[in-house]
Amino acid sequence: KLSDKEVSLGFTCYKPFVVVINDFLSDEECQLLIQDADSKLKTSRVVNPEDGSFIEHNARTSTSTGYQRGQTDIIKTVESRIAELINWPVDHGEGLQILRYEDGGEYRPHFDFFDPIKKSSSVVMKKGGQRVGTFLMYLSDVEVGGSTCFPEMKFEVRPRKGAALYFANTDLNGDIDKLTLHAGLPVTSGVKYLATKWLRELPYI
Ligand code: PD2
Ligand code: ZN
Repeated sequence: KLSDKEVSLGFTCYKPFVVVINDFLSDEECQLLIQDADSKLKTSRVVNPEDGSFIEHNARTSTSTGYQRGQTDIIKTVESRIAELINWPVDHGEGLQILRYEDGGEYRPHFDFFDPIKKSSSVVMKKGGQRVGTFLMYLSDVEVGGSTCFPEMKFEVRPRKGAALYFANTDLNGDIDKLTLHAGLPVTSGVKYLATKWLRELPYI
């Protein structure tokens, strides 16, 4: 029971650490986030492994928009709820991203951590260090497809409006964990809205 909402924990795995949280957001909160994002959505980009710049790529076919931390009241509420649940300071979080997938839109298998051996990593890790955790919030139910899938662990999470999925990208020693490979499967019918919050090892300021 969090200070402003009662949530319930679903599926949990310890190595790597993955947990599904039911009823993390109310229907109304999902609606508010979608409403604000809808007019701002643009084609999503990924980090260019060559130089750390952001580029469009067919591995990530969605539209998305990013926010500053604390940009709106609803975002403040969501950010403090995440911080309370996983016991990680608000200032260690990147700004919230909202994504919309439809018509086969997907996010192909990838890691959320920055691979220390890649050139681009030192650029993006200057601020905030490693992306130690990923907190995903499903803002809509999806008719067909759109699950978040972990191919190495052979399980997937079906999007359910208001549910959240948290996983640690590094293990207890702080080393990157390649079992966290994950994908957003193609949305074959309906629309998937997702809010993503990446959590850093250090303050992200
Ligand atoms: O949309 C998803 O399910 C998804 C899958 C994998 C989102 C992300 N990664 C991400 O935002 O990092
Ligand atoms: Zn991801």
